[in-house]
Amino acid sequence: MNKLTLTAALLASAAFASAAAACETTLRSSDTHPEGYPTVVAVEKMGEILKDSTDSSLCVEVFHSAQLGQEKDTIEQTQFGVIDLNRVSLGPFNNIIPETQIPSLPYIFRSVEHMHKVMDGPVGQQILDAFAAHDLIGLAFYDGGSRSFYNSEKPIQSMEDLAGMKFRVMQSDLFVDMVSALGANATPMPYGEVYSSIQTGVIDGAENNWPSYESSGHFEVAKYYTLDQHLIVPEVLVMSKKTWDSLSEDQQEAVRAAARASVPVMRDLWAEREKASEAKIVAAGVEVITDIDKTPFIEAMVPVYQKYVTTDTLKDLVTRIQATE
Ligand code: GTR
Repeated sequence: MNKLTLTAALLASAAFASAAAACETTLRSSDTHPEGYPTVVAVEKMGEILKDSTDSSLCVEVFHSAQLGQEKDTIEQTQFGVIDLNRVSLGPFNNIIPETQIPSLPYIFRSVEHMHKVMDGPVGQQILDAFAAHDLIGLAFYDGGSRSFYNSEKPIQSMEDLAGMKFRVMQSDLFVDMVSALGANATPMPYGEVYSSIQTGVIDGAENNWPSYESSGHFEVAKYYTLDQHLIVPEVLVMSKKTWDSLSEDQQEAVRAAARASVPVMRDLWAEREKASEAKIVAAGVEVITDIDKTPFIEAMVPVYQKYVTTDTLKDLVTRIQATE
């Protein structure tokens, strides 16, 4: 082989290699969290699995750190097909998809293990299926730990301490009523506005899990964290129905399988990150209040359940969750 044909052969094989690596279709995925956060890494992993299983016909690019917008807006864009995939908490779906309110009810799950058991089973499937009527395809549930209140003012130990304080909640009427039932005031606002709102005193605090409290930096401005664990809200990965309908059946099955395969990856990452975030927050001098009687908090939720668990479908979901061992 002379030098010229050798170069041509090398060029051809390089072109072949890059053609094999290139993707026919790259799906745009949104996440409010920063690079390296468990949900972001899990969707990246899902993309790798999908690329392999579809011979590079489908890939995923994750736009982290709310590059595509705050959650409520990105949900609308996903319904319109502007965004293909979206990893969001169930909270911002509450006002549009009634079934998502059920795993978002305060104290509905006894533990994270209970939540896994329920969401991995037929109740979880029924909730994923409910997305289809809203131009979305529910693919998989991820973990969001348990959420507790943090604030900039004082250590909170009881409902009496919460009285009259102002907390940010996700944009969900259910969470507004949850906070009111505890005797405090709720301000629904996008996640990205919480830090400055605490800093400027527009709100006294917010509520979230260890990793979000840490990665958002909220612990720097709200130094009291009360582990009342009022919510164990799962997170969800959804696809735009428009995008879904543009895929072949094989591709759709590959998307479902890749999403399912990313769940155990996510759970491992989550468990690690929870510990790391807790350690960082404690080291920063945050006062963590663990000595609280949750009973009055749980009892205060009775009217919230009465207001939101209204139809037979929703009542049946609650009964099945409560009956899950
Ligand atoms: C986080 C969750 C986000 C977002 C955020 C919030 O725990 O992972 O999807 O919902 O809470 O409070 O807005």
